Amino acid sequence: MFVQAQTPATEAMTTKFKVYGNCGMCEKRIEKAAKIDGVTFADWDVDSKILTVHFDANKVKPTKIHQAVAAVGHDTDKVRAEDKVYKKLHECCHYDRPAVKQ
Ligand SMILES: [Cu+2]
Repeated sequence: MFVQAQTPATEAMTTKFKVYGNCGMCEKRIEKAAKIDGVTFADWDVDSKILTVHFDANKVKPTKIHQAVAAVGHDTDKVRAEDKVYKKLHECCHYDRPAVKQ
């Protein structure tokens, strides 16, 4: 039996979430990291710390975007960056980290 889901080729979605960071360097790093396969647009606002992402829901899940951003050292409201990656960030990028949820 051959079953194929009838999904459209692309499903454009937008998500916004908080990403911790400080400066213009963080902005470049965060936006670059967020642009994984399936992401068409990423913009981080240095004042509000909100990352806006346009993505194709058929190619990528929001969790993946959180993970990609955390992988370069920036905590998101869902995924925490590894301490060793955070420590390697430039001095001016050492943002105040959110408290660890136990
Ligand atoms: Cu920075």
